[in-house]
Amino acid sequence: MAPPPVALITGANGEIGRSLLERLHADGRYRVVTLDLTPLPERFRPMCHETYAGNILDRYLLDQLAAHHEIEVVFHLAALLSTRGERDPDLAHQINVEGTLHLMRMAQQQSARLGRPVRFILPSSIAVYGLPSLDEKAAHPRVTEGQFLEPITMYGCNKLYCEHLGRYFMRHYRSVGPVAANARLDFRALRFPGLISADTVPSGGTSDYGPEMIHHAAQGKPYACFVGPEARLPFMAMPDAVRALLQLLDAPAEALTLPSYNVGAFSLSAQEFAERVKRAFPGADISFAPDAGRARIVDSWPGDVDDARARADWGWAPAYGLDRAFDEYLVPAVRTRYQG
Ligand code: AKB
Repeated sequence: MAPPPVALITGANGEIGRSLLERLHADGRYRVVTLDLTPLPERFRPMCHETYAGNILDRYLLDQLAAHHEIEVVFHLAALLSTRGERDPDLAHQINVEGTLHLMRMAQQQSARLGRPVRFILPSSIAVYGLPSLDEKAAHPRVTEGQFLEPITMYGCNKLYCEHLGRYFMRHYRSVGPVAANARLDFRALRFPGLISADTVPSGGTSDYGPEMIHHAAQGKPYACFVGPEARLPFMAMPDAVRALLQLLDAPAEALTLPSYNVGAFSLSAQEFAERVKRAFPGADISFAPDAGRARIVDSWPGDVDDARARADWGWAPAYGLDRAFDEYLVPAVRTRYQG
């Protein structure tokens, strides 16, 4: 029997990466090769066919990876998130855009070599949107994929451009001559809301106040939220995020009508988030100390997304709505994590 195909995960050591790795390992459908700047912790290594510690900007390393493995699927998760990106926009551009370009080129060459399209999955973000004012945000509670594409962060600009880059490689890339359809990248992206994992605390993002609030409360630590109580964002529980990635991966190409899809789950204000957390952890000490820069970014992102296209084209539906996300996933899992 032929061994399972190879899937490459970049940024495997991050929040989404670790959850995706566990799920792919449980499914056994792929031999997983990982790439991350930092070595994967010991407990994740047996889940991998091979692990590489290195920089996405290292073209020699990417060539080596392609030479050693017949990669059929790429989950490109490596990125510098929005808050971190504003602190070092040049670095964000290098990692988020140049790194993605290198990887797309590698995957494109791999498609040509294998004679079948490599599926390239990019998690994009609500950061691609830039609502000009809170009035507009209130007037457009659920944005569609084509609205307000004027991001105010380097990370948002990078993600939006990389969506275009993927579309370019999939539909228009010519190299030195025509490229056969079976030798093109099969690019697919989804725009994630703020993600919340019970296992990890994110770093460098601007939606991080949600997960930070619940992880602090579970540890009995006070938390000063860096946006005001009225700030509203869409969020999603990590198991749904992983399911969305795999569902999009498996969708038949003919069913897809967009290169990049909104996926939603639930929306709530920072105040509502705090109330949910306090309901589970009554002693939680949560205050609000807005940071003007980060609050402005959150204000520019939509309060929720319209994900009708993902629902119609590839059957997206979140398994974790607001109640289930907190009551059946986040609260029990976070409690177990910190309280043993
Ligand atoms: C961030 O806050 O930068 C990310 C995102 C919404 O893409 N979590």
